[in-house]
Amino acid sequence: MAVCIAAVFLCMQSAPFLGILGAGTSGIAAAKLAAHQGANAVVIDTSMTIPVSTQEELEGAGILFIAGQEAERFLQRETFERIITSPGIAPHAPLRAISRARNLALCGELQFAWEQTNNPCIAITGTNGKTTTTTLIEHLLRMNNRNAMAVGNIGVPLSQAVMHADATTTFVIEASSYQLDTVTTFAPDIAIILNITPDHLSYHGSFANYVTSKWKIFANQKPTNTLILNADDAHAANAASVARSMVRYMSTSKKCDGAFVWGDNIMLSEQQQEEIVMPVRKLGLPGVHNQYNSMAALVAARAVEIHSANIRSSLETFQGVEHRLEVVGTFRDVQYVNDSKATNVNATWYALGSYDKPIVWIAGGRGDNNDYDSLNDVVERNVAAIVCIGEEQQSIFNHWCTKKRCVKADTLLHAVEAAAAIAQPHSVVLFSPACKSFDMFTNFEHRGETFKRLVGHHFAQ
Ligand code: UMA
Repeated sequence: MAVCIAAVFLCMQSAPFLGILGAGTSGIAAAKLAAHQGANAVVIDTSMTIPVSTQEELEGAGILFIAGQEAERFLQRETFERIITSPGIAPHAPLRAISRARNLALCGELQFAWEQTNNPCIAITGTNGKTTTTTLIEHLLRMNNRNAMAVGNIGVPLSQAVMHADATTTFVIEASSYQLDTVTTFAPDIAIILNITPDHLSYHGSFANYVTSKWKIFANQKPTNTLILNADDAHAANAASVARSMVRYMSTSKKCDGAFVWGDNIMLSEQQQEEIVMPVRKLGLPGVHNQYNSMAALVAARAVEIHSANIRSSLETFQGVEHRLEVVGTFRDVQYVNDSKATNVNATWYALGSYDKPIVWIAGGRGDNNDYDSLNDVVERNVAAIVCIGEEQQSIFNHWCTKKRCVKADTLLHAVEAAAAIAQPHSVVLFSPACKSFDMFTNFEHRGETFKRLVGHHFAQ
């Protein structure tokens, strides 16, 4: 069907194509933005199973759609003014390889969308904490009467936001390494690098390539722009040696130009002046990693001249992101926390270090070559008992059963019941799976919703 319509279109159109690779969220949004601006847009996708509704949506917007086996042939054959790629299409994927071999000008959806807007942009990257910090900055700006919209990897492509937002909106962009890999002139007013540890290596090919992609967040910034770096993370902090923008820092271990933890307080240092912003314990979010996220947001907010007294109340009231250390409730003096977004061991490492009370940890799901050794220390220190579920149930059980009380549960319902029976007053039941959700659930959101519902039912009885 797509191919027949393609033939009709091809007869009618002679301008070179603007080719968009990928018919997911970002490809569709980029194509609509391009078509809106009069480009001869075509979306190309190698999948054989794209829903009919996607095809209808694109064709309804006057956008040509080529899918399946014809995709590569089309890209090989036709004339393109430019190619815009979706972030999930890896550099070694056939569509990217053909574009390279044909020497076609290629950029990513983030770059394309950024070219179409003059709105202020704050971009956040890092291996962990991007979503929380993006949401926190959006919250902070809104609490202080600024229009702000969280976009990018968080789920709303910048292309979509550009089409609908007014000129006063600040785009707070969660920028993944995939998105940054394909920018060329992208230069946000404020860029933040929270931390860089190995991740997505099969996509980037090496850790060095991954770091290079992350550093593209500031590569085109001007001296009037701001770059905020984690002073305690060498791969982030080293960016200062090549940045042209104004560099500010956050640290939990030393004084720096920016925000830092000193004693019990979060401090701000600007133009040689230090001020106490707030006690660490008053932050709305728990854990050391959230001190970095909060301080990054603090420095960004100061860069857009929000008064620190107003920033303080925003940092106190922020309740976090759904499914990320989300407090479900406190029942019989036990706090229940949903951290279903922890789909890897690293995310769970942060979660297990976030509480100063004993944890009954519900863990498991589908593994991804999980290396549990990296959790040994934090489990030893903070975990009272482990409830093991999902495909990783036996592995987790075997890993800790000689050191900690471990029980197995066949369903999440049984896991909640077991955890509730084990947990002593003044403790936390933490659902932080360290695994993917696909063995038992549609996605991590479905898993988190289920956990919250089961906890609610258990205590309603
Ligand atoms: N496709 C091909 N050929 C290929 C590979 C893929 O045609 O070789 C097609 C697929 O058939 C599919 C489309 O490309 O139709 C998917 O494109 P995509 O993977 O870029 O997915 P989008 O729906 O556009 O979502 C992307 C981000 N996905 C990825 O980076 C994998 C979303 O981040 C993001 O929210 C969205 O754009 C809006 O900006 C998700 C993600 O997992 C949450 N990100 C990674 C992460 O957080 O770890 C980086």
